[in-house]
Amino acid sequence: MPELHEHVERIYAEVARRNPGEDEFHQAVFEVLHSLSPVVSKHPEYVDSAVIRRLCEPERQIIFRVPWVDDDGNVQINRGFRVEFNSALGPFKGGLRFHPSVNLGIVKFLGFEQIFKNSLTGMPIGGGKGGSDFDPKGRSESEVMRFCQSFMTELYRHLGEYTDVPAGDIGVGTREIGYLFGQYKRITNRYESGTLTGKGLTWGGSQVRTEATGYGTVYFLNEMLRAGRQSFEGKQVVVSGSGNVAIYAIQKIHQLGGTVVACSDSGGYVRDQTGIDVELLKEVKEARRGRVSDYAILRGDEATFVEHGRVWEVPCDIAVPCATQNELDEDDALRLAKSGCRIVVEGANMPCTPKAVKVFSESGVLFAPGKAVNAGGVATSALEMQQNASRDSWTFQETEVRLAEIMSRIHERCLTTADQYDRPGDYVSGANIAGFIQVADAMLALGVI
Ligand code: NDP
Ligand code: 2IT
Repeated sequence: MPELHEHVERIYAEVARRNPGEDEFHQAVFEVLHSLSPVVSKHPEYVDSAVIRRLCEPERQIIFRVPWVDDDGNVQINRGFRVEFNSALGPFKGGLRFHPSVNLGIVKFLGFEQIFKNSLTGMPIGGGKGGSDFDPKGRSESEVMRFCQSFMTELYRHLGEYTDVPAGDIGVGTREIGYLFGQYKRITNRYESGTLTGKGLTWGGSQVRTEATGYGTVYFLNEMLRAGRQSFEGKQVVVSGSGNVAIYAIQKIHQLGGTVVACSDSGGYVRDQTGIDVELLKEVKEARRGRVSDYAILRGDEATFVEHGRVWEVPCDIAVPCATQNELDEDDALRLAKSGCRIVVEGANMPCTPKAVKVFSESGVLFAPGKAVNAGGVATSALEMQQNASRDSWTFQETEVRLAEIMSRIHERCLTTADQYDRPGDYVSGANIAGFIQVADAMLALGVI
């Protein structure tokens, strides 16, 4: 890796010092700052106006108590977060994550990434993220509802279609968005559709939002293959996770002619050499809220479940991590490269560790980062906001065409920008620099705020 420019090195040291213990946030900042070294050399105006330093400090951080009563009558206390990171391009926009691992550092890393991702979509949305350390696993329907209502009872005052617009992420899907929206509507006495995205189709949601992150990931991958004069035909793919992003990535890969031979959850992975049966996977994960081990049982002889196994053991041509941050480490990367994997794209946010990314670059594995690859989810959220604002709703086909166009534009922007900064084919630099410049120029125009 080339050296950090002196200015960004100082900023990184300041971020590390002022945000102690927030390892994932440091990791995300380091990666972006690293890409920005050549930009700073060319554009002193970003140094003079402290744009990068301001970008690293959230505009507002909200932490709140979420008390609720479980089915046994016990009072439970969780912690809620919303980090409103940057609103230079539009209202804060980004998902809510409900998972026991959620803490301020995780929410800040996700919010920071979201700034550049949202900028790359070319749509008028700023960056933010939120969530809670609430664990929905094993909770009843009414416990999830009571939790969501308590969470929104505090958060509602910070939201609004012109202010901050949450959506889903890990542990938050249409069901949770429904309870959150219901409570927002009740407290405010306003049917403000544009305040949350990922809504159901009968109450203000957009076609394709459910599929958007997975589909968009595969559209981006398809652009990478096309740029290398290849296609999905005959390609074996491993996808990690089996949640919203993974399921629709698998579905689109199959539609385009590839074969997904394995997927996973936190209990292990399932290998299915003839290709994951996505309808069965949807039934198990979406309808029954089950595990991939249940999928393996129902699928019969075709499938093998490897308890606590690492899915990256399965040889493949393409790997698509779609579960969580830092789920693919240096050893996994070495194993993938050795088994013949040629392309890795991040469906999840920051799933590959920095050492894994280094292995990819040294072994000629083409790599593309989450903030470009998985931007189709938030882009379709912006399309949902557009439909809400005009009280319109578009067909599935129309919406999917727009998503495909957006992904193709993001891909193009990454490559063009990488070329401009003498890093041809480097999707990480391309995404970070292109995302940064648009936000930075808006921040310059808006003055020191
Ligand atoms: P889901 O909750 O639908 O699914 C998450 C999947 O990842 C599950 O299979 C889950 O397994 C697995 N997983 C989650 N945390 C862990 C962990 N700590 N260790 C092992 N496995 C884990 O979430 P999504 O599919 O929505 O999100 C997946 C990733 O994609 C996240 O990084 C998210 O930030 C990112 N993303 C999501 C977008 C969206 O629109 N939903 C948009 C852009 C990015 P288990 O059930 O066993 O926990
Ligand atoms: O990480 C992400 O981009 C998301 N979880 C989706 C955010 C959104 O507002 O749709």
